[in-house]
Order: sequence, then C-alpha cells, then structure tokens
Amino acid sequence: MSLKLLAVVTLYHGALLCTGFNIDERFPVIKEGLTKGSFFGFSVALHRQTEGTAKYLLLAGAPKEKAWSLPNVNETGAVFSCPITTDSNDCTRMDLLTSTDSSELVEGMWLGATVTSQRDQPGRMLACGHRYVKIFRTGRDEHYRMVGKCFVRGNDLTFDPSDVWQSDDREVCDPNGDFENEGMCNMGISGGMTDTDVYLGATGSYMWQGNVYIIWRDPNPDEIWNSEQKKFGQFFKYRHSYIGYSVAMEKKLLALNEYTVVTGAPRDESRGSVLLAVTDLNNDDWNDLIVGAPFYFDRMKERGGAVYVYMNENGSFQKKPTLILTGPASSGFGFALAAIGDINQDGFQDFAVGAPFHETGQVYIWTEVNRGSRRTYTFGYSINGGIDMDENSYPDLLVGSLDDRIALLSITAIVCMSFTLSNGNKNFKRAINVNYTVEADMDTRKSARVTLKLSVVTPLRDKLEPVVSLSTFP
Ligand SMILES: [Ca+2]
Ligand SMILES: [Ca+2]
Ligand SMILES: [Ca+2]
Repeated sequence: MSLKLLAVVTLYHGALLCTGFNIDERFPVIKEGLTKGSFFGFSVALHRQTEGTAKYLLLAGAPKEKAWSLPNVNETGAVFSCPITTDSNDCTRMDLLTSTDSSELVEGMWLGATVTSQRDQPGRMLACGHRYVKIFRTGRDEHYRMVGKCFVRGNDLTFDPSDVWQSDDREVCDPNGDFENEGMCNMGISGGMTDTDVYLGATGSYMWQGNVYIIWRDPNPDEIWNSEQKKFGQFFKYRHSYIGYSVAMEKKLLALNEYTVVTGAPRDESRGSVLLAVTDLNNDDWNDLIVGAPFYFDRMKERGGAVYVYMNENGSFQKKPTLILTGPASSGFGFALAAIGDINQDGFQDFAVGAPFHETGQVYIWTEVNRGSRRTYTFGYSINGGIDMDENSYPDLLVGSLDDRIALLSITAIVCMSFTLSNGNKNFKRAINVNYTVEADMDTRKSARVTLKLSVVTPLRDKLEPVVSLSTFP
C-alpha cells in the first residue's frame, strides 16, 4: 500500500488510521534445493540485477551440494540463483567452479557457506568456500593448507575477466605457513562487499586467533587497478578466539565518513559474539550494533539465545549493551541476524533475528526496539533483507533453513481506516447503506493484490451511537 493512499484517506475521511505490515502468504515464494541434505539456504542473499535483463534474484548457498562435472570430486557445494516465482524448483546453479588442478583440493570445500550481494548498484555477488585447500609441496612432502577461496561475479552473475573485482584471486592467506601462521586461515567463513572493499573473515589465522582481510579498490573506474590489502596483526593473547567468524563493514560506526570493520570472535573469553548486524535504529545518523549470541542460556528463566543491542553514542559505544533480547530455551535465538530496512515504513530501520531451533524455527522481526516486539512464524537459520523485491515500497526478507528450503517473505501493508457514521436522528428507522470507493496504489502494483475486509468495531446500540467500521488491507 503506498504512502499516497494514506495521505488520500486522511484528507477525505479525517478518520483514525493505523498502519502495520503483514507477510504476504497468498503468493509464497519458496525454493527447494537440488539435493536433500545439501544445506541449500545455509546462507542467503537478495540480489538486484540491473545489467542486461533487470530482475530480482534470490541467491542461496548449498555448501554440501554435489560436485558438478569435475573428475574424481564428489562434493563441492554450490550457489544457486532463483527467480521470484511460485515454482519451487526453478533455481539455476551458478557456474563458479569449472575446473580444478593438482595444486588444490575442492572436495568438501563448502562453496556457498557465504553468499552476499554488493548493494551499491550495479552490485556484484560474492561466494566463498572456507574449507578450500591449497596443496603446497616441499620435495616429496605434500602439505595441505585449508586457506579458503572466494569468487566474485558481475551484476548479471556471469564472469567478466576484465573486471578486476572478479579476476582478483583473493588468496590473502599465505599457504606456506602452518596453523601457527595463515595455513589454516579458513578465509571466507564470513564476508561481504562495500562499494570499495571486499572484506573476508578468516577464523583460522595464527592458531585460531582469526583475522579479517580487506581488499580495497579505488572507486574511480580509471584507477580501479589501484588496490590495497589490509588485515589485523597477530596479537598472541587472542589465540583460539575465532576473530572473523562474522564480519560487517559500515560507515557511521566510529566515524561518519569512514568505514569501520566490526567482527565477531565467539571464543574470546568464551563470550564473544557470533553474528552481527549494523543499522541506525534511532535515526541519529550513527549506526547501532546488534550482536547475536545464540548459545546464551539462562537456566533459571528458561531462556536461550540472546541478542545484544549497543546504541551508538556519536561514534562510541558503552561496554554494556543498551538492550538485551532473549529467546526461548534451546532456540538458537540470534543464530541469524539481519538489518532488513524499514519494513513497516514508520521511518525507523528494523531488524530480524532467527531462532532456527525453536520448534520448526522462527524469525522475530523487531520494528520498535524501545517498545516491544512483533514476531512472525518461520524458520531462520540465515536471513538477508533490505531490498524491495516486488516494488511495493516495502523491503522484503529472505529466510533460509537447514532443511534445503528458502522463503522470500514479501512484506505487504496493512492499512486500517475507521469510519464513524451517524445521521443524528434518534427516530431514524431505515437501513443505512454505506457506499465507498477505495483507491489503491494501482501505479506501483504489478498485479492487484488488494482485498478488503470490513468489520464493525462496536456493535450497534442505538441510532445516536455512531457505527464504527474498520477496513483492513490486504
Ligand atoms: Ca543510531
Ligand atoms: Ca520500521
Ligand atoms: Ca516489497
């Protein structure tokens, strides 16, 4: 429902209004993996294609999918792209891994454990397999180094070797060292892209201290060859803390115009964090931090899984969270976490939290951090959002599971209008017919999906008592 409709209704009726959102269940977009047990939906991303045919696509990683036309390889994982249709079996496997040689081991590489889309248009896509192995030889000895591998593809998901973002091999970890250095770095266990950087989490560097590798490229198209690689150093005291398990890179965190890298380190003093989301929850132009801790439990209160919200105070954060949200016991609440845009169009950014092990899995959507929550039922091992996939002005939500299925939750508006009717005459005995016309957003809807429900809010008592009726869409 467009904002235009709200304005029109207010103007003509001067009536009470309420707005909200709903998950559109009439046109479910559910996609299924090719192979049972392939973990299709382990990671998900919304992708907007603007080059060639303009379209919206759902990207899903299936890290245990079978190998495809590679000799002597059984399982590599894969990434699928799916159109927005009601057909659940029309996803296409991306052509990422076309050959292999004796210097590498792609068997069991978990390609698709990380899948993301670059939001600045025309956005590329990134997919990683953090269990990819480089084989390093000294004399007769073979050394296996699990350094991970990532692929970048263009906006239309094809490979363009002239685009250095795509042709760069991103072999950021040195395979010559062992696990005390970068030989087991597991690069690509997390990652993403800004308009200028590829950033990759690598939990295995320096005896599982972990690291984040950032490859910056000059945004000027004529200077795109100009690049720089950065990483955290070796700290020794943080060994076994798994830095890079999750990673985000955003402006407006510690400085307004510079990027800040935020990373989870789930084994840091057995506390740490697992997943991160960054968005401005209170509209002060500083991004706030949302941190998932799915293994949190409170035995006394029967709560399990927590999400910590840290509000940004002009570029700095308090050590203690501003708000702690918890889920049901053993729910894995906080396993997935995503900033999902402003899904109820109230001017504030919203976020979603997955609790994949609560019954059949649930996704909680927070639209008002300070005033409680609203939740809706679904699975939720992975979540991605923030793009309006059906152009109804509400950003939509893609949810994955460990059950080889993903679902696009299309957000639709609920608009409530109340009418108060009375002719002021106590002796009036005739029926009152109410004729009204509702103009919906015909210009933005591709197909009419507006239905109208009319209900009387309070029962009729006498003729002077106004009749209040309520219309809701959809
Ligand atoms: Ca803020
Ligand atoms: Ca909102
Ligand atoms: Ca939408």
